[in-house]
Parts: sequence; C-alpha cells; structure tokens
Amino acid sequence: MTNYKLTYFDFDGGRGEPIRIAFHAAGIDFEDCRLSFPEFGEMRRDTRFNAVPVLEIDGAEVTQSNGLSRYIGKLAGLYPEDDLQALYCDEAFGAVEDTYHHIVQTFGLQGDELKEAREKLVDGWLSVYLRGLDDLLSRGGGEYFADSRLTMADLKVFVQIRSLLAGTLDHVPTDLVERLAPNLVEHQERIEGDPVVVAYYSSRS
Ligand SMILES: N[C@@H](CCC(=O)N[C@@H](CS)C(=O)NCC(=O)O)C(=O)O
Repeated sequence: MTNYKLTYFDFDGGRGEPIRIAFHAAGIDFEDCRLSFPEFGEMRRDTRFNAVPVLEIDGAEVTQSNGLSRYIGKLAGLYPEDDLQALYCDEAFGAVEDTYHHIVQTFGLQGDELKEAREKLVDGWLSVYLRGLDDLLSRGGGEYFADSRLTMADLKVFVQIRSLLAGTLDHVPTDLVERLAPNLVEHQERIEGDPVVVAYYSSRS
C-alpha cells in the first residue's frame, strides 16, 4: 500500500485543503501533517521550494499544489477524463493560483500600507479574477466548473471563496464576491453542501 504524508498549514484552507478533501473522498489514508506558522518557519528551508504543500509518496517529496490536485483528483474520481473538461479544470486551478499569488504580495504589510495594498488588490486583481472565475462557472453551465459535476476545480474555488466570504483578509469587504460574482457565492454554498465535502468535515469534527 502506498504511504502518503501531506504537509501543510494547520488551517482548513489554502492550497492544501482541496488535496485533503480529495484524499478523504478517495478513501485513501494519509498522514495529515499540520504545521503551525512557527513550525513551518523552522523547516521552511528544508522544503524544496521553501513552501508547502508537500506530499510525500512512499517517502519521496512532491510539491506544487495544482499538480498534486490533479494527481489526487484522478485517484478520487474528481478530475475529468475528457481532455477539454480537464483543460477547463486546469484553467480554474491556474486562476486560483494567480489570486493566491496576488494576495500573498500584501502579506506582512501593516497599518496604512496594508490598507492601501488591499484596496488596490480589491479594485484590481481580485476583481479581475472574481469576474473571470464567474465566467468560467457560466461556461461550465453555472453549477460546476467542468464535467457538469464536482471536480477538483470546484474544491479549489470553494476553498478560496469561503475564505473571502469569511473575511479572513483585512480590508477586503466580505460582500465583494456577492457584488462582483454572485454566482460564486451560490457555488460556494452548493459545494459546501456536497456530500463529498460534508463527509470530509464531519470526519474532522
Ligand atoms: N506554486 C506553489 C506555491 C506554494 C506556496 O507558495 N505555498 C505557500 C503556502 S499556501 C507557502 O508555503 N508560503 C511560504 C513562504 O512563501 O514562505 C504551489 O502551488 O504549491
């Protein structure tokens, strides 16, 4: 039996969370190694790209969350077999990754500097990506991003939109998604209620 260990931060979000949900959906046992920020600080330089998530497969490390999402998504039946639908899935993965990239640029800032950077983010990249993701959802038929069913793309977008709606980023209004991309709010609710997602969080509580 293959041995899996996923190392990521100890919160239910970010780049690692869709991978955890998919492991559970696939019924595959894995070591869920959750790091505090200080713990990550201590091991950061020992990771290949100074970042997490890191998946160890029989002890061999693999990084890059989108590739990991595809890998575990295939094992869980949550990644399309059709090439075009797979491409749609990948497009959503890439868009979410881009938004993380822009959001992270504002981390570590304080006070007025943070406020200014976040307001610029809200009016700029975040608006662009929310509208773009809304487009991708419409292309998929309005309910899912690809394959007319739950895929890893839905899990990735769901995790990010949930975090924006919860107000985890100071100076990013919690009604931003509703104003710019209301379909993404409905999507978030749909995916949160999906049996795959409900089963995962029930298993954690
Ligand atoms: N392209 C990488 C990015 C990984 C990444 O930046 N991870 C963040 C956490 S979500 C991280 O570890 N940041 C720590 C740092 O930059 O010091 C991926 O998709 O896995």
